[in-house]
Amino acid sequence: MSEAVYPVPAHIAASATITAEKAAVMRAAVQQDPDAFWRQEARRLDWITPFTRVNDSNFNEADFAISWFSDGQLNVSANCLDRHLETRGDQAAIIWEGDNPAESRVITYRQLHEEVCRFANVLKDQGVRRGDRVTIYLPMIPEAAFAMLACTRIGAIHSIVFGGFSPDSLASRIRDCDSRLVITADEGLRGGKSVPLKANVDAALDHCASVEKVIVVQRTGGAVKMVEGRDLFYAPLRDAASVDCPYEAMGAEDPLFILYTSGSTGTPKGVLHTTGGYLLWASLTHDYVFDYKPGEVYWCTADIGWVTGHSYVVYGPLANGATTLMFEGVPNYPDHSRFWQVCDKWNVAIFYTAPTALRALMREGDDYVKSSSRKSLRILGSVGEPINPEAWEWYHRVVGEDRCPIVDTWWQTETGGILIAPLPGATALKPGSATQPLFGVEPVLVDAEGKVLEGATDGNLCIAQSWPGQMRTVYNDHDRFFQTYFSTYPGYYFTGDGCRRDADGYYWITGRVDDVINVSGHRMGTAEVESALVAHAKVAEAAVVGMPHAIKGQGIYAYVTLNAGEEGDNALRKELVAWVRREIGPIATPDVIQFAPGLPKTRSGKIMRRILRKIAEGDVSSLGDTSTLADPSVVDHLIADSRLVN
Ligand code: 6R9
Repeated sequence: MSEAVYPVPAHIAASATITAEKAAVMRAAVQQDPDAFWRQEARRLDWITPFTRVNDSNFNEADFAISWFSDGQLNVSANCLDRHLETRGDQAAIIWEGDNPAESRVITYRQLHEEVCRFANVLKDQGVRRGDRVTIYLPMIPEAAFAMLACTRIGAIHSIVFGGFSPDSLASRIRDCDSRLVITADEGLRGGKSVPLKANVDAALDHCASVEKVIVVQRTGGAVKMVEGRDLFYAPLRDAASVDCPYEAMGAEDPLFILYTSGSTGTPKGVLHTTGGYLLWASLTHDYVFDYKPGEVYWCTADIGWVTGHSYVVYGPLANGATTLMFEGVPNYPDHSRFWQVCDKWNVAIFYTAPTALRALMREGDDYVKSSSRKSLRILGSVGEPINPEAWEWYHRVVGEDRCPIVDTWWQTETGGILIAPLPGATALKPGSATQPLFGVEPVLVDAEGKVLEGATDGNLCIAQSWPGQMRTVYNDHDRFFQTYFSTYPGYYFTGDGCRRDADGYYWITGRVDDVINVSGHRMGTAEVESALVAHAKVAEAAVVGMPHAIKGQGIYAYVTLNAGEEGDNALRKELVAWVRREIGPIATPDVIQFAPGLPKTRSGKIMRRILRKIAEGDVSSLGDTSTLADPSVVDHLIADSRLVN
């Protein structure tokens, strides 16, 4: 690990919202009287009915509860739109940059308000009511933000499914939350290639009885099949809809959205966030961590299909009256300078992306960066996976020309927003460290037995107290929520991440300690890939582990046992890769498939993944104790064969 320390640059400290002094005062305040602190911070939102209760959360099983501001009422779209109209109605709310560099749109707060009201009226006309679930399967087009905010305006719960997921993955997410309506587009457009979104919806709906209507936004104008009585094009509905739509008064603890994410076991979980605490957290963290200044153009490159797109493309920035840039394309189209071209084109001040993109661009050489000016850049951000110090240094030196602090933000779908990150005007940086917890966040490191570890140490990362942006439940499965996050280390929220704390109290996330792999910053459960593989007629058994990957951070390594009589050859490898892509989506593409006549199992039949991980890493010198295996010779076979596939 790099030991370099980067102090706060004077020019950043001079104008920062949170200076070192202010941060110290705020830390003391939240420690001394947390409820008073949060009561004050919650004033950044407009409340329809002020709350009197603040934090009613408890992580212990006997009186388990997570609840914030529960008797208050507010509306998310009113906070993101209506309240800005007077002061910044004509300011850009969304700058949309198309996949094709010649295409863009600028949408002011007034226009956004109008579009959201129209979309909300369209949803109401189609029978969507408060509390109904709406699945959004859209590309990165402004209508995606319109649709999200329209749901919040009328109290419907959105569930966004990333456009890269397959029809099967989409179908299971629609079924799990019983959506009545799906919003999609004819096709998406990424890197000049089209993505058949509507056709995927058609295939998914063969297996979903709950869906009554499908609204289709025409992005490319490509030909699509429209089912009579079910499918409707958006444009004529929008044109006919009124621009007036009063917002619903929602309880702070009313559901806002569901977002499915992979865990270590079973099918993806419907992470549920509620209205008040989530919006406060998204807004506050966007303001403090990015030190957002009115008028600045802020760009988070995440897709709205992921939590980062929810909190830091849409809700955080819009709640703060910011100008948020929404990018349809990819970093390498038309060429590897696209990110920096876009920064220059729109004078981007704050740029937030993932390490995997940085590593891919770094590999292409500095000229693609240096061909742009980037003089508008002030703050850089990183999210999704640990950033290796080499990529960090490159980001800092080449992209930011040593003048822009990098905020390495650690958080999860479950946390709603950033929990551990530097404050650019207050925190000295260490490359590769997410640095320190935000106000009110109490990280705790525990050993495997749950013993709390003090000082400089390695451990499993838990959080000791609730924070407003915390998820409230797994949709329809509150027991699974408790079991997954609160039963491993009683009294604590367990993140699933390993972490080191250094002598300065800085946190260094070391990666997942469970069976979740992080591929290009996207979470994938090994169990999901395994069940896709065993669904193939020729596969008897599969075990999937993460492996180091230079660009993606982690790749997917699959050990596959075939049914008797089947031949494991390259043709079958290709077939299985295509199969998994079709079952789950391209993000689940296995990087290595190793045919394994046997898997290392204990006598009780448990697969020893520790051994499989080591073999996938190519680190076979330290396999540890293999004596408990039912058949230790399996390991030698696996090692010998791994040399053939790698
Ligand atoms: C926001 C998001 C969460 C998992 C998390 C951790 C990893 C995210 C990180 C990071 C190191 C960072 N992760 N940010 N690891 N440094 N700055 O990515 O949510 O998709 O739910 O993934 O991603 O392992 O547990 P999500």
